[in-house]
Amino acid sequence: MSYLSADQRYNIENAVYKAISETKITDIHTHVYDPAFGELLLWGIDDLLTYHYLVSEAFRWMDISYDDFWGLPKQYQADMVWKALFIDHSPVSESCRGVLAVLDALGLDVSMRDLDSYREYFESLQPSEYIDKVFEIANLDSVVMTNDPFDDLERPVWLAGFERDPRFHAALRMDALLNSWETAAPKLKQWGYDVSVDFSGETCAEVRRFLTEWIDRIDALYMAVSLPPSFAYPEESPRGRLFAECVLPVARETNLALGLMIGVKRQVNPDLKLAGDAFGKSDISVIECLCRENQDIRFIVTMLARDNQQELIVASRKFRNLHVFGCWWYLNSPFFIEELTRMRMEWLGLSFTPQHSDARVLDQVIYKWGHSLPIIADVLIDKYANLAATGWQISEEEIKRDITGLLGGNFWQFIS
Ligand code: FIX
Ligand code: ZN
Repeated sequence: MSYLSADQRYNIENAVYKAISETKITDIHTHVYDPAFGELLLWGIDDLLTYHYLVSEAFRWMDISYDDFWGLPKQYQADMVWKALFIDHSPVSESCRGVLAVLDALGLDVSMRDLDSYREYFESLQPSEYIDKVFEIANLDSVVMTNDPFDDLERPVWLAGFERDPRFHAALRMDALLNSWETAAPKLKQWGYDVSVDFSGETCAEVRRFLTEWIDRIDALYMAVSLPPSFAYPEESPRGRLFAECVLPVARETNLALGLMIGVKRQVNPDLKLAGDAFGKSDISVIECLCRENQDIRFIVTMLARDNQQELIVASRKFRNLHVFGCWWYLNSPFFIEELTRMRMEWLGLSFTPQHSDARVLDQVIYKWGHSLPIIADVLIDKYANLAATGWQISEEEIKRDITGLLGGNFWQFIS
């Protein structure tokens, strides 16, 4: 074991940064939409400022009732958030920094603090040219959407059909079906599926038909659901039944991976709407049981509690049908990205997907990736430097191969 010379480290740094800048990313979980979805695709300064991460931060300073705030037009809400978080206080949080990073990357002068001029810039753009620009800046190859057939705005677009933009892949999201069966069942019935809330008759077969039809319709890359910390498997509940008798069999039949996002406590403060969700620690033995009993099904899993991360890594070491991904939501800040990426690399090598953006507003992919990539690069540089110190030699091609895997390749390989 010897120490690396400054030159050796410098060469590794150069190779890693070069490979990262040349590698196109697959963003495996987002909430952005194919442009054919029109208004559902959020972009621009007012959507950036009214992102739910910022809204909950702004409410800590704003002297306005929740109802009054939600009653305002989006631009006024954005004005209030801007004043509370950027003018009256310095915008040091990760989400505030993100807005400035986006404006800066677009060539706007953040030192002016001129919201109106930022608005004018976005007003001059067409969505299609802007998508190209954002993908270019963020170095994205493609994104995976979150597609919920129970969403009243989204559903008709799929039913009407449209020409797909190949950069926007679909993922079939099942939250409404699994987590709100009482309201989902009557809707399924209305749509022609012979289901009953009490699971009598052909209910499970019909839910399987529903899932299979939507997988085909949207050409889903995977099925997905977000789950509370209390999620259990097996589970004596409508969700448990749907999971065991519908979702798992469909995953098996279609050979589609199942995305599980575990640990969200929805609507801890409903007045905050989308910003009102929190998190809790989940039981890792649920994942262990799922993976053990369903070794022919692939699970892509992210967990929201920091306290679950080490055990999730260990579970992934035990089950090759478990692929860990992303630094989800409250873990998507530099401190946690670094911690999680280091832990994962030290125990899983390169067999995971370190990040997804979870962008709700298209522009956010710029900062979410812009903030993550240097951290992923630095962790890799440390690891390659450790190897080099043993005398192991690594080529630029091997570095490129590893980074291609981390930024999407491993995901594609896992689900294929
Ligand atoms: O469930 C999810 O996919 C979450 O990512 C979202 O519901 C959440 O609101 C979010 O935007 C997190 O980043
Ligand atoms: Zn999400």
